[in-house]
This record gives sequence, C-alpha cells and structure tokens, in this order.
Amino acid sequence: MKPITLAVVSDLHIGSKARSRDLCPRESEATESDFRHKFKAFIKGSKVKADFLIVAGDISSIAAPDEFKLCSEIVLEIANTLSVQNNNILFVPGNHDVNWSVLQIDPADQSKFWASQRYAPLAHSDWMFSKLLTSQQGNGLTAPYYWIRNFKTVLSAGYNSAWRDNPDEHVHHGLVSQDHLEQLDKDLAKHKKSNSQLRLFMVHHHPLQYSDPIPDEPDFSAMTNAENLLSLLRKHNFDVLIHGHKHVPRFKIHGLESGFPLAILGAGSFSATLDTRWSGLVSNQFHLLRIEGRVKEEGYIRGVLKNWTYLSGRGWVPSEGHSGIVHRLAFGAYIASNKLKSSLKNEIAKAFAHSDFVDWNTLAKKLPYLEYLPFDQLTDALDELSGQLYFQRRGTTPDELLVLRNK
Ligand SMILES: [Mn+2]
Repeated sequence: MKPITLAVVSDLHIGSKARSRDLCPRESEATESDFRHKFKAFIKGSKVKADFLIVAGDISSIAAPDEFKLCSEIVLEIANTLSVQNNNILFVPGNHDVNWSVLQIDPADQSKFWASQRYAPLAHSDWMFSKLLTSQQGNGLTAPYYWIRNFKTVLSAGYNSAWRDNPDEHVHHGLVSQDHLEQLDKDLAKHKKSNSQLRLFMVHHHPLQYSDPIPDEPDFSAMTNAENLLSLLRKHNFDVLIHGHKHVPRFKIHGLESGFPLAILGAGSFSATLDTRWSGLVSNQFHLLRIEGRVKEEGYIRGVLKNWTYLSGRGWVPSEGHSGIVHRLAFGAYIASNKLKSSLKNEIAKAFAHSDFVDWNTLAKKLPYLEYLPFDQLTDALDELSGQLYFQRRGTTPDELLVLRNK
C-alpha cells in the first residue's frame, strides 16, 4: 500500500451559519470577510498537498440553492488549492443539506412529491454534488442511501445518515436503517479485499457518544443504530471512518475486539460560526490524515493525523489541546502499557549508563513503533516510570521530549 493523504473538512455551513461573509451568498451578519483567501494562503504557505478531499456533510445552512451553488465553487477551490483532482472529492450529505422548505409546502401530500424534492437543490446538475454521489452502487440520495466508489488506492463508501431528517423530528441525530445496512453488507461483499487499498467510510453523524466541552446537558446527537454500522465496518475491515455533525473534533481508535482497529475522525467544523458557550474550548478545524501504510503481519494501517485551528486574529495555526484536538496525533502502534513500560525502562536504564538525558530520537531508534504510538501513551508511561528510575520528563511533543536523570 502506497502512502496516501486525505484532507478533511466538514460542516462548512455555507450561508448564514458560516463565520465569514465570503462564505455566504446573501447578506450575512458575519464580522469577517476573507476566510477563503486566508485558507488559500495558509495551504500555499505550508505547501500542503493531498490525494483526496473528504467533505463530511452539512455543507449548507438551510439547503438553499444559492448556498449549494457557492459551496460548489468553494469546494472546488479547496480541492484545487490542495492539488486534489475533482474526481477525488468524496462527499456525504448532512442534516442541513435536506431542504425543509419543500417539506413544508404540503406535508399532507399523499403522493410524496414534495418529499421527493427535498434533495433537489443539492442534486442540481449544474453543481458538483450529485456527480460526487453517483456510483455504480447507489447515489446517497435515494434508498438505500449509500454510494460505493472504488479507486485504485481507496475503496470508499458513504452513507447518508440524514436521509430521514425533516422539520418535525425533534433531534437531528441521524439514523442508520437496518435495511440499508443489510444491502450495504451484500454490496461491500462484491468488492475483493486488497491490502493495497485503503478502506474508507464516511457518514455525517457520529457513531460514538462524545462528551461536550461543558458536559452537563443531555446529548442525543449520536446516530441511532450506530453499533450495527460499526460492526459492519469491522466485518469488512474498514480502516478509517470520517464523520462530522458535532462541531467538536475528535480522533479515536475503535474496535480492537475484531482484531482490526478502526480509526474514527470526528472532523468538527471547518467554517461554521461556533456555539458561543464553547468559545475558547472549540475552534474551526482543518485536518490532514496521512496513512503511511499497513503493518505487514497484522494488516492494519498506521500514520499521522495533523490538525489546524482557525483563530480570528491569527488565521490557521497548529491545533492545541484547547481547540478540542492537538496538532499531531500518531496512530497504528498498539501495545499494552505494561509491555511499553518494561521496554522503556530497559532502554532508559541502558542510555543512563552513559548519558544524563534521553531524547525521542534515541528512544525511537531502539523502539521504532514509537513513531506510531499516540504521544500521550508514551508520556503517561514515562511519568509512571519517573519515580522508579529517578528522572524528569519534559516536553509535550516528540521534538521537545527529554528524559532527564535526577542529579
Ligand atoms: Mn449536522
């Protein structure tokens, strides 16, 4: 498997809910005006490139046609800036991409004509989204609401978890229908598993329950029937699941019970005006998920997720913990903490025989899996060992890490 880089944006909310006037086709109350230019400058400046652009839904505010028209331009502009080919943009719709106004024209209509038009603005043939949803196995906008796109390097599938969303639903949490899952299971079985392909799944709503930054209110935002979706993904050995919806970014590894870990990225929001209750706790995010390859024997992927945060004064900067996610998150090394501690103990004791400090490079040379071990797991293990081996641990990134022997 060749290395592959996925750029990820979600919850753009083009229209009145976006944070900048250049993201709204009409009058906007936003105070900023040059978000698009700043993003382009950031990408050009950091020389970031990607193979695929992932757009995880809620691209509009109210599913208005002029929002989709502008969003079509913006998504193409983002792809272009990242050197992603138009055909390599992957998209699933969110609950905001369902047009409620047509559902409110005549809710009693027995023919269901208006209901069938709820995706008409999104699917307009002049704009790009219906093309992105078209696949040999489904289009995401009619039952069974999924698509499967097979690339040389990626087998990708997306499910429209907002398919049943309407103005009368109290909670817009999304639903995975068991019927749709059963059909998806059959369709996925038609694709031969190849270790040279990344297996990527996309859905708008989140499959796990996450705590809010202020975690004291009831939260019903996780998808209904998500557990069965996760089981299906494990069964078909999916490597990565990307979702949006909640504007809080998250990265979790799930499903070791199958012996095949699933990396789950909750992308947060790229450009929505965020809940003011969360200010200082959550920020807009852009992600690059770099998959370096597969571990030979076990077959699971490893790589590094990088995250950037948008701040009104400073523009795009590497994410820090207070924005909901840190800048660099390695994944793909799975090791029990006792085993990690005994290996570290061994290596640090050896290094202390001829030096008063050990840095990350020295440790990684002896224990190569550290490159793909979540950094927190390493620092937790080191902190537990510090009393036994009489050292102090410094640094919050691999570059800064120092293990200093107490004098
Ligand atoms: Mn949503």
